[in-house]
Amino acid sequence: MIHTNLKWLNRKKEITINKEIYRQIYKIIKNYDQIIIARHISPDPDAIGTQIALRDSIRLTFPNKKVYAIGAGVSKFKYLGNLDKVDPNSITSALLIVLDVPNYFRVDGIEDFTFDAVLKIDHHPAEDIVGTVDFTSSDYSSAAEMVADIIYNTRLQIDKTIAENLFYGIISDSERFLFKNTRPHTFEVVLKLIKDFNLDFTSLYDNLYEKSLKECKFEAYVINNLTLTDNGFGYILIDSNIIDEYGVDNSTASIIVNNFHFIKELIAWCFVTYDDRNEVYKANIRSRGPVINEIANKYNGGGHNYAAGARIAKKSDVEALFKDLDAACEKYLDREEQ
Ligand SMILES: [Mn+2]
Repeated sequence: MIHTNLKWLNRKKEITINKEIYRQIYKIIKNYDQIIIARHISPDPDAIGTQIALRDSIRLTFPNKKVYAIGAGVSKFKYLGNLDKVDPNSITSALLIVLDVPNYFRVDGIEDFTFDAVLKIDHHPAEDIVGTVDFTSSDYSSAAEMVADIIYNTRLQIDKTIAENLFYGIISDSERFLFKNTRPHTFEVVLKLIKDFNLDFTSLYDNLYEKSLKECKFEAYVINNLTLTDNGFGYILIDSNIIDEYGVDNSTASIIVNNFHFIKELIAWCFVTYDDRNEVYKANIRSRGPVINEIANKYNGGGHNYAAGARIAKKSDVEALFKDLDAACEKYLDREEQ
């Protein structure tokens, strides 16, 4: 039997933040002349949008500071702005701001740098990164919502482009307020951004949601070839040939995985692709039933309670991951039936 009883939609708690954190964040930013802002590998609009928004806000507030947003660029997110190429040898006594990522192994591009201090801003459950100043709260929909709060509660400046990038981050990580990480506060922040800068949000949606017919056909392939278990778990291991045949890339799987919410028969689903270049399987996992990030952690991954990913070396571990997720769905259904 499949459950569609999404009780969690009603469980919203308000965010309680000690305002002292904003003072500490502003102070540590003020104290450093060189600042590197980094985020996770395989970035999404929240990661890059927030990174660029915070960089631009610090530059606007402190024009003499050297502030860089680093990490590999992604062509489809060009509308968010440009990232910086930085020579690690030119950086001394710097502050690292690391956002939207809880673990060092998933931070993009900091290997060759040394830092004097770390400011962490993240909405994933805490892992090994601990900031000198640490703002970690999984109450937030997105890193963008956190940075909007920081800007609005300090003397950090904001302009229309910064507001748009924060808007992109919140909208994309909350999947346009569909996900349960959305709280009244999320709407308040978005309302303020839209009002303060008269954001033309319908045209911003074009950047976020425009997709190619190729991508839609690939999604149809996944729908037609998904294996569904009796426990409401859907999974597919997508062959590299299929990716080529449809003219998409591995990251397309991580985009379309979000489109499978609200399919009645699915309570959790996992799409896996093989990354030839890094010789690793990439798993994208979503759930509207059991918590899945703890399972992802077991397989060299992590993420949010209901949206996670993993990079897996062996095919046998991919199969083990599918089994674990199916078992989690079974357990979830058993519990719901009692
Ligand atoms: Mn995020």
